[in-house]
Formats: sequence, C-alpha cells, structure tokens
Amino acid sequence: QAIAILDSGVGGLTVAKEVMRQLPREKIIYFGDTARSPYGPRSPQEVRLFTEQIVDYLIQYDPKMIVIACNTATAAALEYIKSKVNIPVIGVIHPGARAAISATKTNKVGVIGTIGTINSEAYTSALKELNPAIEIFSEACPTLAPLVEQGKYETEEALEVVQESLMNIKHCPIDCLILGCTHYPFLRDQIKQVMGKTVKLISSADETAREISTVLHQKGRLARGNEIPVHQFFCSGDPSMFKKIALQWLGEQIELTP
Ligand code: DGN
Repeated sequence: QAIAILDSGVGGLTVAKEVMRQLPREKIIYFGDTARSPYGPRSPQEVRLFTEQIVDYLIQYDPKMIVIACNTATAAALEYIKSKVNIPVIGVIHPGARAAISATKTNKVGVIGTIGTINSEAYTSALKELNPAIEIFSEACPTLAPLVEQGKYETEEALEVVQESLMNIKHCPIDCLILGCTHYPFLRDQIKQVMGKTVKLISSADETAREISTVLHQKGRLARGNEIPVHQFFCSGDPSMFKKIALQWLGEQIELTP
C-alpha cells in the first residue's frame, strides 16, 4: 500500500522528495491539482471541496495514509478530511510549526504562505499552542507559488519576485522563517539570498516526512522488504510542465499516469 500525497500542484513534490529520501521503501501516489492551482486566493470552502475530491480519487488506490502536502489545504480541510476517512491523515502545518519552535532561539518567528494560509492564522494557532510566548510575523506572498508552477524558479525573474514578496518580512526581527507553502523550497536559494545568513529557513517537508515515519511505525505499517517502489504521479492539468518540474526536482524518471 502506498502513501498518498496531494497538493494544488508541484509544491507537494518537496514533501515527496523528502519521503523518498527518508523512507526509500515507501511507495508514493501523488496528485497535483495543476488545473485548479493556485489554491491560495480561493475560499476555504472551495479548497475544502477540491481537497475532498482529490482524496476521494486517491482513496480508490487504497493508500495506507494521506498526506495533505499543501499548507492552504491543510488549513482549510485537514480536520474535515480526518473525520471522513479511516486511515491516518496528516498535514504540513503542525510539523512546520514544531520545527520552527525547536529552531528559534529568540522566540521570534516569521511565516510566509499563500493568502489562504496566512488569513487562516493556522500557523499562529499551531505555534502559540506549542509556545504561548512566541512572537509571529507573517506575510502572504501570492505571486510565489504561481511562479514555481510555471517552472520559473531558476530565473532572474524569480529573484526579483522573491525580493518584492519579502520586502516587509526581511526587516522583521526574526531568527527563523517558516516556508509556509510547499512550493517555496523551490525558491530556497533566492529566499536565503534575500533574508540573509542569520535567518534559518524552515521547510515543513523534512519534519512532515519524519511524522509520516512516526505514524507508520506506530501503526506497524512501515514498508518492509527490498523492493524498489514505483511511484505514481497524477496531475489534473497539462502534464508537460508538471513532468518537467518533477523530473528536475526529483532527479529520477517518473511515471505520470494520465
Ligand atoms: N502548495 C500550496 C501550499 O502549501 O499552500 C499552495 C500553493 C497555491 O496553490 N498557491
């Protein structure tokens, strides 16, 4: 049985890559909703509906767990999806918040994400729950995920767009910055360049993969044996850009099922 991973597009590939690295025996089924991306500006109700539709689709493959590898969808739909299915479901916000709490030395944390994620204040709640003394500086960066979806993360334009998006947050007195959108690790170098060396960047991908491992271990469901899994990828839009980005990011031949 596979781990089902979903996102509004290619962002969840940052989580998939970490799962492949940390849990190389696990088979992944991935769904990127590229036809309806970005989710960021949509209402929580709409994002919940889209997430539910993707989960209904992925459930047909009988996965052993579901990973909502999209912050916007986690904020809008995690609890709802958990109540609907009887397999473990995890999102990316709590793992990211946990990683930030253990990384910060000053208790001043920045969060960047889509409009939906920032407006939901899901990171604020998750961080405050872990440490009520934490101070949070957040900023929505609506242009970043679409830039990644267009495959433009290694261009001159990318640095300009990142500079513009981080104009305010870069002046905040933070010591770590949560990349609160799974698309942002694609722009890690540019974000690092703008934020400077003293701000630690937190991507929820590593921590989410660790949580997947913990959950599967607790349930006795970690994959055993030495077979190399064949992962399956689906996307709802034009597959050519998705495939190009996936190949570049994952560095391996991927099978894209129409
Ligand atoms: N990758 C998604 C997230 O983490 O919020 C959403 C990106 C988008 O759809 N704008």
